[in-house]
Amino acid sequence: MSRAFYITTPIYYVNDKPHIGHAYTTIACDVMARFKRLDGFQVKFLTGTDEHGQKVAKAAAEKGMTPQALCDQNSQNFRDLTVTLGASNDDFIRTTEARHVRSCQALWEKLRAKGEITLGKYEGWYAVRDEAFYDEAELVTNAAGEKVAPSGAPVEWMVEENYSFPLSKWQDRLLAFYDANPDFIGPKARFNEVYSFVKGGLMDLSISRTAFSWGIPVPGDEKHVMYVWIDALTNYITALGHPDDTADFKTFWSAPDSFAMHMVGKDIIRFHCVYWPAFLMAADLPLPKRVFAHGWWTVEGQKMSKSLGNAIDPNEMVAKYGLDQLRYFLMREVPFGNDGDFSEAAIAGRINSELANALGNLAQRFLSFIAKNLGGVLPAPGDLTAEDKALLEACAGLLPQCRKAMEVQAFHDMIEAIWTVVRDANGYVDRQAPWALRKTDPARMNTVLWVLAEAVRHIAILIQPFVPTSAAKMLDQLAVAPDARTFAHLTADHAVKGGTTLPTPEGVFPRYGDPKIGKGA
Ligand code: ME8
Repeated sequence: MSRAFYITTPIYYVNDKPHIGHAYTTIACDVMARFKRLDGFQVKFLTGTDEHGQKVAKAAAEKGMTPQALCDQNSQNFRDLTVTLGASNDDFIRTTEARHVRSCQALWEKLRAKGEITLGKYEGWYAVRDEAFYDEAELVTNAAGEKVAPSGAPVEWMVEENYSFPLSKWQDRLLAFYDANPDFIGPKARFNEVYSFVKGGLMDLSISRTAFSWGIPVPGDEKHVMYVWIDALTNYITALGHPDDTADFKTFWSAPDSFAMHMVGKDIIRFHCVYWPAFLMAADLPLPKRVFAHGWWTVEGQKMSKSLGNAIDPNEMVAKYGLDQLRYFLMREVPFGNDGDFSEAAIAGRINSELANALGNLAQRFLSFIAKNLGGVLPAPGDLTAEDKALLEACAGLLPQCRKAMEVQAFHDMIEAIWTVVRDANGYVDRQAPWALRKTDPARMNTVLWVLAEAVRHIAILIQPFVPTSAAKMLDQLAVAPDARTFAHLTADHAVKGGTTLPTPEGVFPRYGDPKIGKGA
């Protein structure tokens, strides 16, 4: 198996500022990227902003700004958010960059040369908010009795001369591709949804617009700009160097055993699982290996929207609860793929019960005991009992379980597997009561403390993708060298060593309500 892994977020529209939904996808991709790096893969993680199209042009006009000025301002907000979220992205792409214009125009030329683009007249329903065309049969009637898109977005009847892509022609090849690649779309329910949509028949797709000019000019016919989705989807290969056959393009996209995956919200699955593979097939380019569509966050039961004014600002959540705490909550609260409801009471609950009480205390209890009673020196173990071995075996069994979970983006399963061992370890401390052994059986006490340190070393290495800063502090406290923190170090020959002097312990996961929280905790 190749050790190259490419992961992308959707590129976010710059018509508005980022909210918790955007932060969610970026954090999920960051967790995936960190996991794969720790597991020895060569990783490229891409995010960025989607800056063209009618929606952005309209938002700029409403604000009395030029589209470029709005893009510059809001793209920066998304870029700043990657830093606030601790995202380890290797690149940040903007669709207004020259490299991207060149890449889109090259793809266009290629499709045209292959006879995949024709000029015609389009008539149909269009929703600017979704930047999507809809078939009459897909429209629904809203509470006010108006015909709207399935997403609730207003639609308008559009009549325009434009270029078209023969999507209907690709129906059978798409179905054959899904049949041959059942893991192309996750979770399974989304796979089925896409499959039946394609099976139901596809309409040809309009891929240029003439009613406005904020877009990438169609080469050779500059009164047209490209449909924003053909422009947007192409970002994934632009960032690898397309149209040049660069080393990155080969490693992360065209090598048969490379693994490229797109993480998206369930709202944009049709673009990623139908249009994008069809464009790539038509251009004779390789396809990504997987698209995972996660669920949708509501806020206290309501859809997040500008008009309701209830969008959650991720910057505020990080300032209030702490970065790792927010990352943990988002990955833990709902099974990845399902919808979730964002509630601040739930964040505080998880911080206190799972981070502070369960994991924080586990580490804090034995580390402060060692500091107070053993001069901060980790003792060496004697013979291991069945209980010691059981805990260490549970730790050793974690990596295969985590890999299995992450193969299908089941972040919640990985967290649950780790916290099962955290609970086991807490039970072990209670039963072994090392503080009582200090007087009665110091040799046994030494073994128990060493087993605990080794268990916490495993746990801290594995939680790095979710809570990188806190995990690093925990590993610092165990005096684990920075270059000894990968998954390859989760073996007995890298175990903590008796005789090591440990730094003065400090609580890593404060309880919510503790004055320390929110100050970079
Ligand atoms: O669709 N819950 O950009 P966008 C969960 N530019 N995730 C959410 C969310 C919510 N309530 N709201 C947004 C676009 N998201 C296009 C993408 S890609 C080639 C072009 C996340 O700014 C989720 O990942 O509308 C969703 O797919 C994405 O933001 C949509 O961002």
